[in-house]
Amino acid sequence: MKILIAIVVALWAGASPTLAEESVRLSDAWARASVLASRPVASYLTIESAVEDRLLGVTTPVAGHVMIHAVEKDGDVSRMKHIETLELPTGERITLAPGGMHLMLMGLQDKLSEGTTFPMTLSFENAGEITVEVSVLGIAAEGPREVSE
Ligand SMILES: [Cu+2]
Repeated sequence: MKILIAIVVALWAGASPTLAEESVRLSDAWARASVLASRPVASYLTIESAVEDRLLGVTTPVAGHVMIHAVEKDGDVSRMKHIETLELPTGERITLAPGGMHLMLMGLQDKLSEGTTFPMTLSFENAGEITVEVSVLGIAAEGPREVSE
């Protein structure tokens, strides 16, 4: 009986990363270089899920804490609003970009330097954990596209 359980667990563990890669696609992960390590840094990416899913949390070794932030406009004033989870409707492409939704890296271990990358792990309700490499662009960068041009 113990052997059977071990086999089932091994199969399940082996199967889940494949499932994750199929259902959620992460692309264009980037962040702006930071001037001071004491300031939080916003990071951006595009998320697309083939099935209805939900982003539950984000971690990275370079920061103590990562929050999902949306931006609310109140007249001329933009305010960041912390959201607990991010809903991912089937097949919808969600782009986190400057001026809108972003991942806020709080408590940085060190400054983020242009030209470097760091890993960031996103936890999804269905797809599980997926790690992406985030490219650190210039302090005034607006997105990953302008770099390749
Ligand atoms: Cu923020």
